[in-house]
Amino acid sequence: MKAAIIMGSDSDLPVLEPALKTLADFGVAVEVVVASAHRTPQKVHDFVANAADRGVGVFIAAAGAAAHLPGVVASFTTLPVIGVPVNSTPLGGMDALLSIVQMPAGIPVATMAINGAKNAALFAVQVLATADPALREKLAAYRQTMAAEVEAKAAKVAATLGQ
Ligand code: RP5
Repeated sequence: MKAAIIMGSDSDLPVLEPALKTLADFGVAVEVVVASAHRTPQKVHDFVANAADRGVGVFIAAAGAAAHLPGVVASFTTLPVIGVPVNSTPLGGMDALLSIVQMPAGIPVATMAINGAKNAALFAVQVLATADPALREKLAAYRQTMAAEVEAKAAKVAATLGQ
């Protein structure tokens, strides 16, 4: 299964680069589209409505400002939707965060941190991994590498402090 990333504007792309890189690192295929809940609502519908038939298993939806996109995407599909609030206004992303996280009961969006694209990708991998043992193994290896990196940093700090 593949992932789909939908962003409200091309101006969101730099924030989403870590998600693209992370999905590539895990070998997860991804569809990427720019479509706005406000400016191109029909395009959002058409991209999302038959995504499952194209092999999409999870969505990452990113938007800034009055960020309705993730909720609108979620309204058109029963696939899981991961929301990424983008910092693109003078409110620093708090507007998008609250817009995305405060979904009314019935249509959930798994909301990440402001600009939290990397965790969005990892969460998407975890969703796909529920039905993909090879992906589960890659996640386990990723965690081991991360732990080893922390231990290396701990050893460096200890050495610096003469401990
Ligand atoms: C949102 O408005 C987009 O997701 C973007 O974060 C923000 C600004 O969009 P542009 O004016 O840069 O197109 O819909």
